[in-house]
Amino acid sequence: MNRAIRAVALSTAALSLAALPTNGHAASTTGALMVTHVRPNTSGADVSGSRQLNLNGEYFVIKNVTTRTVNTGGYVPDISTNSYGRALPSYNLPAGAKAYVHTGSGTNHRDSSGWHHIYRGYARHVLPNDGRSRNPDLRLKKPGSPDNNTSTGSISPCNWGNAADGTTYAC
Ligand SMILES: [Ca+2]
Ligand SMILES: [Ca+2]
Repeated sequence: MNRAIRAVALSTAALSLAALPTNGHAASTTGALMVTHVRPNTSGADVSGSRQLNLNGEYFVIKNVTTRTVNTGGYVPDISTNSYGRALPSYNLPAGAKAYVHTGSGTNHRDSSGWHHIYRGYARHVLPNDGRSRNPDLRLKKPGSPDNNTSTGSISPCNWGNAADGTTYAC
C-alpha cells in the first residue's frame, strides 16, 4: 500500500455528512471511474509569499472499476462554487488500476510500485482545505459534461470537512 494512502482518516465533519442519505463512507460510482480518496490540504504550507507550494501534494485518487482499460480523457472533476473543473487529460488507466490525480504539473506515468499519476497542470491549489460549507465538494462527471458547478453528469461524489494538513480521506 502506498504510504500516502496509509493514513486514511475521517474528520468529524465527514462523519456527520455520512448521516445524509446521499453520502456515506463507501465510495460509489455509476460509471467506469470512481473517486476513492482525496487529500485536499497538501502537506506543509500551501503558500510562501506569492508562491504556491507542493501543488502535487494536493490530489484525489480515482479507480477504474471496470475490467477493461479506460481512458481518463474528458472526465470532469467539478468543484462547487468555483471554476476549477478542468477536464482530465488523456491517459489509459488499466482495468482495476488506481491513479493519483495531482493538482500541479508533471508527466503522466505509472510508478515502480504500480501506481498511476495524472497531472491537472494548475499553478495553484484548487481543492478547498475547508469543505464544511459545501456539499458535494468534488464530483467526477462523465466525459463531455460541462464545468458548471452542478451535479449533472456526476458519476462519483466525494466530500470532506475541514481537511487536516497532509491527511488523506476516504471518499
Ligand atoms: Ca487545498
Ligand atoms: Ca497544507
